[in-house]
Amino acid sequence: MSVIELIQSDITQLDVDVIVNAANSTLHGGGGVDGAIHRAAGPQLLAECIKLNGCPTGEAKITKGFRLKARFVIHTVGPIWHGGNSNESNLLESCYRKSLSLAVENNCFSIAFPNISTGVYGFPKELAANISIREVQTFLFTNKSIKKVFFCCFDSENYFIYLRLLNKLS
Ligand code: AR6
Repeated sequence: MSVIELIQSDITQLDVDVIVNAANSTLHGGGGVDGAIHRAAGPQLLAECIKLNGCPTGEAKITKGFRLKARFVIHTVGPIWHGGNSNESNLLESCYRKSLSLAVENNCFSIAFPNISTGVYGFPKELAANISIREVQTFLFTNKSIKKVFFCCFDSENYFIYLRLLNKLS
């Protein structure tokens, strides 16, 4: 059974230990996947997020999942795409590494990621997908406690990008 799995779904519906939110640095909610997660988790999520005092780009913070099936939400702040010369790739890599580390610290065995930064923040989808796959694989190579990582794509374009990239590896 493969540890990495690709799925086309609304991430808020997944029955995993933790889902990752592509948040902004205020952690006060927003549009895209952030809005969907806050709507599905309910108002207690915002109340807990407000207490976290924001989150810098490339970092991650954890909250409970409230009404979600997921026990936790990891809120990470991806970089805004400025053309590729503003440390965007390193910051995006950091989002995956920090999220996975937080998941392990909180005894999570299954985790689902959206394609962070590729919506409102404009990061090229294929480049972002490549980075996410590479970072997850590198992490899993040395850390065996995570049993399942889902790349959760909402739209078909992202789904087929991941499908092609993951098929190349197998
Ligand atoms: N499930 C899974 N993936 C989703 C869902 C969903 N329900 N909804 C959207 N996506 P975005 P960003 C995908 O814009 O680019 C927010 O306002 C979407 O197709 O949500 O990191 C925050 O508050 C795309 O592939 O996040 C920030 O201000 C991916 O999620 C800003 O947007 C990320 O798109 C963050 O921008």
